Amino acid sequence: MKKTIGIFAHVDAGKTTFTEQLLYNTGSIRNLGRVDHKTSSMDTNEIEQNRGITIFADQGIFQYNNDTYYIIDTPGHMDFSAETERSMSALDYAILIISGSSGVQAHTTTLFKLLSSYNIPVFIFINKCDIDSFNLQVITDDIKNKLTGDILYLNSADDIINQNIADFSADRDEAFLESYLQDDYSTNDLLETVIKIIKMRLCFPLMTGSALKGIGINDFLEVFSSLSKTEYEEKEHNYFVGKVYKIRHDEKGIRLTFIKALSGKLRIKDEFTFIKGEVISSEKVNEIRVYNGKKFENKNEILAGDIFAVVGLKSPVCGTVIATGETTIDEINNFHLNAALKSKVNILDNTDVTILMEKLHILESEDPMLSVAFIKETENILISVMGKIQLEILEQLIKSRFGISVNFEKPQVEYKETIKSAVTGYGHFEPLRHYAEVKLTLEPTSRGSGITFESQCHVDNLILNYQHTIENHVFEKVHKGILTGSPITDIKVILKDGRAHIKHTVGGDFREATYRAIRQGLEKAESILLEPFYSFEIYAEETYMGRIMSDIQKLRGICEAPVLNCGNVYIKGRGPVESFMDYSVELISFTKGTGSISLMYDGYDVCENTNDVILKIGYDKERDVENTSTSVFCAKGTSFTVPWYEAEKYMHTVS
Ligand SMILES: Nc1nc2c(ncn2[C@@H]2O[C@H](COP(=O)(O)OP(=O)(O)OP(=O)(O)O)[C@@H](O)[C@H]2O)c(=O)[nH]1
Ligand SMILES: [Mg+2]
Repeated sequence: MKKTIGIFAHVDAGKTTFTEQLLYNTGSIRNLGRVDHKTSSMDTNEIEQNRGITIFADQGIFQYNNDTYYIIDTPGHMDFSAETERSMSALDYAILIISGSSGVQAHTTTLFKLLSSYNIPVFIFINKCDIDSFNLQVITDDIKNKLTGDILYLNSADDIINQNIADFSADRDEAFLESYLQDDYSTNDLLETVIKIIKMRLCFPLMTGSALKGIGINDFLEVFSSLSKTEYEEKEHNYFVGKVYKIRHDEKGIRLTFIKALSGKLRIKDEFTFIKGEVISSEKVNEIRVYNGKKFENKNEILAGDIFAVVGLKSPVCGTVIATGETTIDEINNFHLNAALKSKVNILDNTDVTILMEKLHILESEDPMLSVAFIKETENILISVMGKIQLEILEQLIKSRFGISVNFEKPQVEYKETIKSAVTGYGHFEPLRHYAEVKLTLEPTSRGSGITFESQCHVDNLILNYQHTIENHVFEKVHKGILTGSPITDIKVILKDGRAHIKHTVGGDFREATYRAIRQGLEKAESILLEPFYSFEIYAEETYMGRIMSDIQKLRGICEAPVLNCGNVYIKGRGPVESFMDYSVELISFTKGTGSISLMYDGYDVCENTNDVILKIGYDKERDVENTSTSVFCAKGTSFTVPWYEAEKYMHTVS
């Protein structure tokens, strides 16, 4: 059997140490390395070793009870959580580590929610049980309150089959309940039921130990081995389907495409297809590598359930589904986590901008969240990031990988815009021998839903082909709002009507008409400025409570009633990224290192400082000629422009 497992936790809970133990105990590595000695087999990058944190999701491989395990050690720091999320699409199971010293933190909750959205079954390991203050009851209560009540505590590997577990399973599986009530089930029935309810995420096995001291690791492994199951063997004879979950470049700059094989077999020289944009592309496999830490082994073929890298592919990106069969599925992931900050890149040596852009695009292929952009008007290079630590790491990475010195300006939050209520927008584009008209409705949708599209246009008015063209134009670029020129979001674009001309409509006319229709709609709408928010959890000594509460108010945050416990205070709340991004430094400083805050990106919401931000950004919609709301008409062989507020009088689709 082949099983891919990912290790997740908030920063410093012991993921890399735990992974090292699994690799060592199963004989995959000969020496037990340590994060603190820079010798662990997962944190192999120099920057990771110097900082003592994991930045890249690396993978290892080990054998246990005749099964092959692929293990992915992920970063726990919030700034690198996009990397953590990307690895989730390769997984069969997750192991969530909870530190016995700090319990369930805000980031642990986020990870647990993310795992649930990917429908990944989870085993929980409470680590650092060797510390004096460890209290199992406190930590399990914390898990029950913040993550799930469905935990199944297992003391050791001998503890898998007992009365409690039968009770627990009967509560969650109807078929088993019947045989349980009649006391007519075998040990195997119970085992299969537990495996099933774990897979269905109705049961979360929980064990304890210490990764550093090697306590509880073997028991955990034995339990995990008995209670997890995959069915890849049955799928080996189907055609090959795989999913790209990671892109890297080796020391020579050659692109490595990491793929999880979901079914079938892939051999060297095989050709596979995938959907890119609207076309089906194909590429050929020239070299296959199976990685274990930094080392790799070349393979001639791989089977369902394997995770591997193909060397030198050009196009597939994270989320692409590739297949050797006839049908391919277009499954570019919409990742849940988002970068809330943007920063300007300054070149400190004499590197040419185009060279730097080329290198930044390499980093962007590995981390699409960076969204590297060159702004023509200001000649600025902007990148999106999740936090300041990520910027520090990027600076070092750009130096060590490409030899280019850069620094980053203080990150700014990325604002967005939406509308208050539905409006209809019209766009007409008819210079001489051109023709296109678009009528659409813009409807506000729930926060975080982004831009969506629907056509309600009758095919008698506009053929389907043109309707698809309009849909593509809606999604092909980021449309700017009119308050600050920030991207618009949470809007459903409904195509209501459109007109083409049998002779004069040429490629690009519907692009112009669509852009102008969106913009005309925005002019008519009441726009709302949105800003990104963090949810936060603060832990500090009780004496600092007053100061912290007043800070939260000053920073435009809100919070629940503080919880006091043994001289400490715990405060949970939410506030704008803009004002909270520097607060951790301040908190650590005035609490003399005893206080801590964990911040988690928590979506966009209405910006209370709208007027200040509009003034600060100073966007002039009239001068933004590339995003105009004006329509172009033609009369008696001459074309003329009509401003948005008069356009409807001229439109052909106005009923
Ligand atoms: N006392 C104790 N310390 C531990 C244990 N496991 C790990 N540590 C220590 O905790 C620190 C963090 O360990 P890592 O394994 O790097 O933690 P991580 O979760 O991989 O951290 P990131 O990858 O940066 O999120 C190191 O100093 C470890 O030596 C444990 O069981 N007990
Ligand atoms: Mg680590």
